Amino acid sequence: MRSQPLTLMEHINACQRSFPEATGSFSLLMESLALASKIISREVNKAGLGKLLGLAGRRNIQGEQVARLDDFANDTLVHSLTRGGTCCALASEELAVPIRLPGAEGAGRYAVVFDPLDGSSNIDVAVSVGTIFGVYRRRSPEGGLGDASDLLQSPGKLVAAGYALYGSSTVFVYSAGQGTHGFTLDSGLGEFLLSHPSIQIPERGGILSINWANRGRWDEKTRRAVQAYEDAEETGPCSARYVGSMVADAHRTLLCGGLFAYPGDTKNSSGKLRLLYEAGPMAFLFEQAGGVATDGSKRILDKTPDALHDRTPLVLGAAGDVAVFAEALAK
Ligand code: P6P
Repeated sequence: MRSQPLTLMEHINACQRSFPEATGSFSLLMESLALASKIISREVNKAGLGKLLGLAGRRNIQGEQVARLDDFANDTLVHSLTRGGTCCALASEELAVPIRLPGAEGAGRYAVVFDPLDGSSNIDVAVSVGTIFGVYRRRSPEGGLGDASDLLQSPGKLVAAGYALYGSSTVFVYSAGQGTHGFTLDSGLGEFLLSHPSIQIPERGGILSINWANRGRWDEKTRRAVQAYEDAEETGPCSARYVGSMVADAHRTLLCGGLFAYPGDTKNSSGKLRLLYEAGPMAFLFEQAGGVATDGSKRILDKTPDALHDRTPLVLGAAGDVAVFAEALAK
């Protein structure tokens, strides 16, 4: 009989067997994240029919209009992670301040940062959106409430990261430091099944993913780097792909190679994307898949946030593609 692909939890439990000290808490945490992703996927895929299209009528701490599905996704993740009992603190793009949870002795070992629904401006036009998460080990003393110290950690301290992409299929990609692996939701089974084991990003892909409409706000170095990439022999002729949902652009880059960039500009000097719950988790995943993630000069995993919602410029992609771009930036 043809063997069925591993489920997400079978894969996680198999990886956890290489950690003799594992208590099962990480597996429980990942189960909470996978459940939340399935619930969000179900609502995203019928958003046009339900009451979840459109705006919630408020702005988040970033000053951005909040979509109803943003709130739904955020509430779903908070509920699932809180009920799982594995977390002491949560930080979300949709929450101005962190949620501190009572980490009973031996429980609440983790702190989770997430963007519950990235790219939500695309929801009403049925373009792919996604959830991004990063997992840290708690740093505050066990037994009490978690605090900001559990969340304000360098992405280099991540113990796991991942995303769910709600697109033509629902894909769950994660890494716990032993490679980056992709799973596709079989909605009939209600299971994420292994579809992209041990993802390795191609050395280069020649696909440029950047919001060209911002070019008037870039500095001269950035304009020169984009031109150098377009002209480069080794990556050219390049093609352009830009969804405007980071998870969709990142997932294509991870599988096909190329370069996704959101540089700083005169409107957002530190770029638009957030270090803690967008760039950091993606950097972890890409490096685990042989890719590269910098802010244009510094490795994302070497940066440390001063505040939960800090932003960073981001250059993310295949080593060969990023090298061409970075070389021109450095001139
Ligand atoms: P722009 C979505 O709002 C987001 O945060 C990312 O998902 C996406 O990569 C970026 O912003 C798109 O920004 O300015 O090109 O619309």
